[in-house]
Amino acid sequence: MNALHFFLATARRSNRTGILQLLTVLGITAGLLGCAQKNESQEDDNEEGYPLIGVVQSVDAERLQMTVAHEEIPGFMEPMTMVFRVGAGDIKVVEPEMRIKARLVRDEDGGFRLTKIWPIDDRAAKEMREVNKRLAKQAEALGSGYYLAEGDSLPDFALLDQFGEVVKPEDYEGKAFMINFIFTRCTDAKMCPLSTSKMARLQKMAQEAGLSNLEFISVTLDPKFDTPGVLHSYMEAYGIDGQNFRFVTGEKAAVYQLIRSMGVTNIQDGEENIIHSLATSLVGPDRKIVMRSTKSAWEPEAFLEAAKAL
Ligand SMILES: [Cu+2]
Repeated sequence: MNALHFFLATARRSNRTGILQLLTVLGITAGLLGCAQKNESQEDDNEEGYPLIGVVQSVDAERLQMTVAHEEIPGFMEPMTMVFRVGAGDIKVVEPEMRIKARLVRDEDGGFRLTKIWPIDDRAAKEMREVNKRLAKQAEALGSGYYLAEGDSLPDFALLDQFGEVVKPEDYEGKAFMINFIFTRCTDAKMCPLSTSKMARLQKMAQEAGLSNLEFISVTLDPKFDTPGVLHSYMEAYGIDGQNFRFVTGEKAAVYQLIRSMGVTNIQDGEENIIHSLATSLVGPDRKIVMRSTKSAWEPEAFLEAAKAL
């Protein structure tokens, strides 16, 4: 953990305080943020393999492969139906007739593999865009450098979970939920891995306490890498029951607006790492933030008590 990581992780802000102020204190200039944004717009340029769009014909979960009728891949392949290898997480997300976007890569033995798989559902995408327009407005209204504190209402958002399903706060009507921010490649044991372990522990504790009204959402800080399939694998690696625990990802702009609104900083540090802060919040059935911790050492017990009191 470098100094910045540590500072961001331990910084406590109970009221609406500027993240930008924090960054200025740390000597991080607007130039650095601008640089990160520039990379976002170049999304697919440096990616491995070829872009593929197609429709899943059949799925063989046991052999981790699926048959896809794909469109032309310019300069590489005519439209055709063929079998591709798929990762263990992705195989749980895909289903026959699903339209997908993916990267086609070659394995070392020459086999064809699909990675970075995203479901394409035009109707769902349109709905998500509408909801996320409201998120953009709400994020903008919050003002640059400000974020939501206890007592504030969670913004609207629509993201995709580890099953490829749309998740929106309005689906949680009448329920409370925990929301935090992680990324699957995080190697800092005290940050995301610890956060996820604690969320999992809280999920178990709530179940044991008979608290059926508490749900869980973990938003990725790394939407480019964390596809629904990658998040599915992550969930399984932690032995988490996905029934009331959604790991969500989506369009980068929307994910980033939600991250900023909730007072979390994520700065791309090279290809695979993200320097980030933490925020774990309990949101009540009225969608107001009841309790919020920016510490790595947040206590599941305290959140359980607060959830019970709702
Ligand atoms: Cu992390």
